[in-house]
Amino acid sequence: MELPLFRHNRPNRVVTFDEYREEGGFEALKKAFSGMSPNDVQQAVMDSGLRGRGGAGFSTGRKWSFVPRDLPGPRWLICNCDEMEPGTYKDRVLLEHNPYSVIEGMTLACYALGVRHAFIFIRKGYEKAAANLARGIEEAKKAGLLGEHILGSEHSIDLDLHLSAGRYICGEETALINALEGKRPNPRSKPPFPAVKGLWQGPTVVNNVETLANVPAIVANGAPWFKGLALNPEGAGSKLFCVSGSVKNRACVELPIGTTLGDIIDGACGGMRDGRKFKACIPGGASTQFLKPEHWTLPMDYETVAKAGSRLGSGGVIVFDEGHCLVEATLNLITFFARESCGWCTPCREGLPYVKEILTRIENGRGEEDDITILREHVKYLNYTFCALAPGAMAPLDGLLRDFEDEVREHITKKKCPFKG
Ligand code: L3W
Repeated sequence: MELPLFRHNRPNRVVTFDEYREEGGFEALKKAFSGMSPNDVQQAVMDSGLRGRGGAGFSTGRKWSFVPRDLPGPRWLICNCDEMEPGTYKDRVLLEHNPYSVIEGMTLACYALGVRHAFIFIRKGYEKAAANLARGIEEAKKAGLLGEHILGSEHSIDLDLHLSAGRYICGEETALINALEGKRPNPRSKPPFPAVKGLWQGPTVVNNVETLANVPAIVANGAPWFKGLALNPEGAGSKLFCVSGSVKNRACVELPIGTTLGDIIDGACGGMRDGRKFKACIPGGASTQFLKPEHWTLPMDYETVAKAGSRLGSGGVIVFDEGHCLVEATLNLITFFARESCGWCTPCREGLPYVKEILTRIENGRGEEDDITILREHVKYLNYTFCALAPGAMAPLDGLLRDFEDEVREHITKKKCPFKG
């Protein structure tokens, strides 16, 4: 079956507005505006089983259903394109090839939610994607598919592009909302969830780029079609997997949910690089635990990966071979998270640099047996923070201590990194 997200892609350029329309683009919008109520659109998304593709995997239909419809004042939709999770580059690839599915998906989401004005929050460095979106918004407006009185109806919807100054924490939905309001991007406490109290205190849905890009195909083809795309009954739809590390072809590929880890690496990515042996991978962006060789045949869907002790997350798969030191790899990730902490919560602000210091010591052969216990305590206590940054940072460390404790200990007993000569 044809998968929805990369369907319109051209090999080396962005699809044009005309090409997108010739291939059925904006037909979902026409279908919704001519015969579906906002509630019908929301119900289709709910029934489809679509889950948030940014990392948390929360049901999109449920999130939409939390928005109170009876309050006075505006409601908001924000497309989160602050993609900065290490190993994750799917939203950039998506938008560099096709901005229209996201624009159409956002318009449908606005229609379903009763939103007049939506924002796309896009990270610094994504200039090409931003240019595609800016052009696409103008083209859609000119064609009467966006802006005032869409398709001659009573509905008017505007999309605004907001270029972020570029910090990882801005991808956390409540920090993003503060940033959009022009405030320092510290996360807010939840509840209240943004769906109830978000941008300028109004009900606000924050959805990832890939999530919204799925909406036109769901509306056009129906929820059962979307569910049927997955290879196993637990899943629904396709997923963008962006693979990096020790594979032959590092690529962003669209595959049915439920594709096995082995099929992603051996199939879409041409296998391991230089005949190396698979040692481990981080399956869902840097904030997830390691998967190991025993997980080679694991179907990549939210439930199954969670049962295996990790998360599907954003679908950013970082592959390690037997020559890689996972202490060094974890240190690399922790260094990123320590730098990107907003500094608001003490455990995150103080804990992450301390974890970095300990891992540096171990990697450089100056670790002590007690360090393993101290690291374990941090995995536990860094969960008590305002937002998901520190708990996310602890996920690969948790995986390291759970699955590769011997490797950590070898650094300590040999007083050097066993992977360095
Ligand atoms: C209303 C309720 N809304 C939950 C909403 C909530 C949010 C969504 C998921 O972190 C994860 C994190 C990273 N009433 C609700 C409700 N919601 N209960 O559902 O919420 P939550 O808290 O589970 O997650 P989150 O705070 O959105 C996101 C992980 O993703 N991650 C991060 C990737 C980051 C990028 C990037 O580049 N910026 O990709 C990867 O795995 O660790 O766990 O909308 O409001 N009762």
